[in-house]
Amino acid sequence: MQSVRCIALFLVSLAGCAELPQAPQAAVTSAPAAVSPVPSARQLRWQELEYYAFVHFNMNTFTGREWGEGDESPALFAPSALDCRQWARTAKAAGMRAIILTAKHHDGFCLWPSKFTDHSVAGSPWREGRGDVLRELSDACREYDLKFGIYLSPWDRHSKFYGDSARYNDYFASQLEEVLSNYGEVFEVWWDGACGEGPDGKRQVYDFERFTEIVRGLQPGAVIFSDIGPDIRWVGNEAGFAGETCWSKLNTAGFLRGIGAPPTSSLNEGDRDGVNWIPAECDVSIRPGWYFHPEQDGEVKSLEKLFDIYERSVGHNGSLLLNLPVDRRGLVHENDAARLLELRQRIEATYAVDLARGARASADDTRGNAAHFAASRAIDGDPETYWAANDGRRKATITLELPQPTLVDRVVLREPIALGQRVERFSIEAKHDGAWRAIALGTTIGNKRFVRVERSPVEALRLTLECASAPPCLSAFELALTPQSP
Ligand code: FUL
Repeated sequence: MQSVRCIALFLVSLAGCAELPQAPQAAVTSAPAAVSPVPSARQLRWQELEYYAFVHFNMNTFTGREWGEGDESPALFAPSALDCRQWARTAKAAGMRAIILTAKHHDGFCLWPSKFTDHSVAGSPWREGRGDVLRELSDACREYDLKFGIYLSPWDRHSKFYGDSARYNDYFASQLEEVLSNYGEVFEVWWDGACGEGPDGKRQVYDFERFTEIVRGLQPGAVIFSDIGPDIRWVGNEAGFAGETCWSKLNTAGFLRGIGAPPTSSLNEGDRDGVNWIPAECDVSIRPGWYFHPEQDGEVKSLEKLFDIYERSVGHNGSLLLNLPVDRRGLVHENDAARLLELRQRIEATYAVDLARGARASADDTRGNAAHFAASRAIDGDPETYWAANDGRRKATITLELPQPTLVDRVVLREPIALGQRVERFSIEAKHDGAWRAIALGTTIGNKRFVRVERSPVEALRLTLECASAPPCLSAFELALTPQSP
């Protein structure tokens, strides 16, 4: 099956990619012009995080629900041993770089003592009504050098204003200001798409423009997530993976947040000709539910499943937002914590060492023949440096010759995305016992692309960027090997 697919893709790869007339080459040693759209500074910073935690912990934790009704008594919120430092310690040990917390979910209960409602921790027995989970978690994130993010559900089944659009928008805006003003730096604001009907069948019309301005004013470095951005997009599923083809570009004209979003397949793959830079974030829970349910203690996803998710999110040009359903004690459960460590070990055992280091890299085209754009820049371990082709090129080949035959089963490719995302098709050949054969075909690369190839020893590897929308560039061309299952 794999070989049929390879042949089919190979035929597609033969389809031409029009070269532009060659520009005079020798003189052009300056950086290639960026191709629009390009990421903003905040999007570039976000992209570096790659892997971080979602925490669903709120009223539902104690009622056993996924979506609360909004009429739950604050007295039900009663963690017996809540310890946000344990969450942060666990996330850090897992190799994650941030935590996003459900400050308010659809039932409207607030994990901080909001001035604008009494439906909050202030009415609960926890810490005698003087607790503030946002305070404890933001402090813990600072202590463990993790970024801190906030999920604030627009849909609110408790607020009596919900459905009275102007009044509810005021309420939501006030709460947004509260959570963005009092807890230090926030790296991401997460707006869920779910929009229920308010009382009497009234539908709430959110003022997202106003909400966006509040975020920009109070937390200019924060990225805003919703199904269609503006900064990062939902990947179109809750299974945690981005498409084999995954553009960070998306066309959003004519679409609305939450309702009438583009088809999930577009969110999963992005748009080759998209005019907005809105990369994908892949959210998924480590258990079947987003919230803790004791009966799911034995259903933590397997290491194989999680590693697959990691490779198809981070390695498909997205980020991985892995949810940890904190339990009724207020702790990340032991089963989840143990699995997270296994995952970290697997990721490091595979990707920590670049097996292409020490190889000799050459290219059939190098921008202005300049040393600072040489093929060796793609294997120097520095994502800031890159190999680049000359203006006019749409296709180019880079070859790695290894000092000795090396067993590999993964190829890691990266584009310098500050210049935009350009590669739309590539192929890889491997040399073994002196003979070349095709081992992989692919489409987009973007920030990071993990390519799974047959586990075999290689003497040399040839990557052909078959088609790019502008002179191709590559900041990483690495080789890796997964540890063999016992
Ligand atoms: C969904 C919500 O409705 C779920 O409850 C959960 O929070 C998930 C991450 O987003 O749209």
